[in-house]
Amino acid sequence: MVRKIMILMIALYLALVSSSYVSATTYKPEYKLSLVIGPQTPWGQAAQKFADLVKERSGGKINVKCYFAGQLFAGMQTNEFLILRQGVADFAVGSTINWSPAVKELNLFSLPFFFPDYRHLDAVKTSDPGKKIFKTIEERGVVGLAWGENGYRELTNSKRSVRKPEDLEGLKVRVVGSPIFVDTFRAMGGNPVSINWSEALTALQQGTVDGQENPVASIIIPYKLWEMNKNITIWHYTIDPLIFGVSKVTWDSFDSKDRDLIGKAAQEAMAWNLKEARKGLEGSTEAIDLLKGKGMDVVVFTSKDMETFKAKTKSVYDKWIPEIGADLVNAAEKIIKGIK
Ligand code: X2X
Repeated sequence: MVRKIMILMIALYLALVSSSYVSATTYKPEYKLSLVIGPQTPWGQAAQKFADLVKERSGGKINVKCYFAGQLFAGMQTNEFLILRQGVADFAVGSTINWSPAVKELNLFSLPFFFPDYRHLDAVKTSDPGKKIFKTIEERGVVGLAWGENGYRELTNSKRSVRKPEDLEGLKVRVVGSPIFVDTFRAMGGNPVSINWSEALTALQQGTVDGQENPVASIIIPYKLWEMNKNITIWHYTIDPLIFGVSKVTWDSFDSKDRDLIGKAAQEAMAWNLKEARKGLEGSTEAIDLLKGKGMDVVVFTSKDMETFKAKTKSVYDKWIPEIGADLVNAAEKIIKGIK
């Protein structure tokens, strides 16, 4: 009798162990990855690379599908962080701008004329401020696996060359629906209009707006914006990193081997993305030459031009530093000042 009970208990134990083993390795038929933009961009291609790597390395068990052009949030790009934390999207390669209404700290990257050079951005991302930002998003339900890049945001428009703040007067510029951008353009003397990226191209084509601001290699070239806007100002006024994020709900469903596989694939894909986002721009004039070849009139700011514009944005700093967190801004500023 005792023996029988023992055998029964062992059988029960084995059943429990094997069932928890099964549930730990249960995969969804499809994991959804959210993107604001299309597959023709280095941003979109990097996400597809991630999906391909993960599928191959997991022997087809982890099947990630890229949902381009805001399909998972019906175009409302500032909702992307929310759908990710809820697990509506499992993964996202998201811009800090689009996530910033949900995570105020991310407005750090949108402070006007704050990051003079790529080296400054890289140093901030890889030291304490960058780590603190990943910790903050994790506390809100999204695990950050890697940094990528959209890039320095440059101004294009159909009306005139912009070199002085007066040139912005009356210029209707499409910006993302993140409030700091409206504040910044108003402070500089422009007329900002918040429009989702899904509708921005039509607005530019139909002339309901005169211009927009986006990075050269990641957006302006792949979307051929010279067809709508002949003028470009290379003013480096904000920089827009991407974050490869995974919903915590999804992350916790993977075992440690899969997490390792996913984390490595995300880092590889984002390293590729960052290289592409800077291609022809860092230590090269190739990308700008391409724009000139397409008939664009290119104004490249000197550091003095940047200072003139930055001086106009003091109200943006006064309002947004407390929102972002003075400690975070000061820590980033210290790193920037330490790099000459
Ligand atoms: O909407 C934009 O301008 C874009 C594509 O750059 C972002 O998603 C921030």
